[in-house]
Amino acid sequence: MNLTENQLSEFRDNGYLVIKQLAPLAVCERMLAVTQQQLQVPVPPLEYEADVGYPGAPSSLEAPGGATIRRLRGAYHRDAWFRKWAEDRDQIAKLRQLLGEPVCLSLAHHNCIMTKHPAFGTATGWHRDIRYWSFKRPDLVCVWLALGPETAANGGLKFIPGSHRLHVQPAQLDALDFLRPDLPENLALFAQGRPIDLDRGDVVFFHSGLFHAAGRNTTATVKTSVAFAYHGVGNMPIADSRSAAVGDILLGP
Ligand SMILES: O=C(O)CCC(=O)C(=O)O
Repeated sequence: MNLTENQLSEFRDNGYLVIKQLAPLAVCERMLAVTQQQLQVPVPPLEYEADVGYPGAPSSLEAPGGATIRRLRGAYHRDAWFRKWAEDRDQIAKLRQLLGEPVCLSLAHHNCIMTKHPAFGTATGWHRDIRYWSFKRPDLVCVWLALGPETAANGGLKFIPGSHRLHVQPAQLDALDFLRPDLPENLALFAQGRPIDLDRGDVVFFHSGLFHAAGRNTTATVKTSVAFAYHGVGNMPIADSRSAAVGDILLGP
């Protein structure tokens, strides 16, 4: 099913679009089962809470909670269920509409299963994903799939609608390109943040320029999401950058 004109203008205006129940529940259950099994082993490559470097994160692997797994990286190569999801034709057709050109999957960014654990899942400050990336244009789309419920209570995403178009001054950002929480103009932006509640199988498409954040997980259950990032074929990574290092997969159409 193609995106409607209303959905396209919602994405253009807000910088994000939620589609309920886009991924079949059975597929989500398979991905969740693979995730739980790979968390148990655990199967590398992994990112730990000690690696994120955010305020409040454990300072080392040895610190309490430091070895809690934050991301199972390289989702695309972990299991066929993730590859099938990343390449799902219906999803790629929607991305084609959003990006306006044939679609590539970036293997360098996101391409991961995010796990936010009770107690040690660190909150993420307000940022734009483009801070991770070096592309010709700051114009990528993240596809975030909830494998279980996501709410403010378990550290779900919050978005500032329309902020993908916002011009911020360099002084509003800290050294890691997060909006500084000590500036009144940023606090006014934070107040515009909206929690995005998701259920298993819901997907949110969001622009790489959209400011977003997420809290801690105050529940007793791990929150699990799958995130892949896509760009247009005319918007390739800058040569020799980290974005170019791992490669891209042309998905068409
Ligand atoms: O789940 C979170 O804490 C935020 C994830 C996120 O925004 C990111 O990794 O870019």
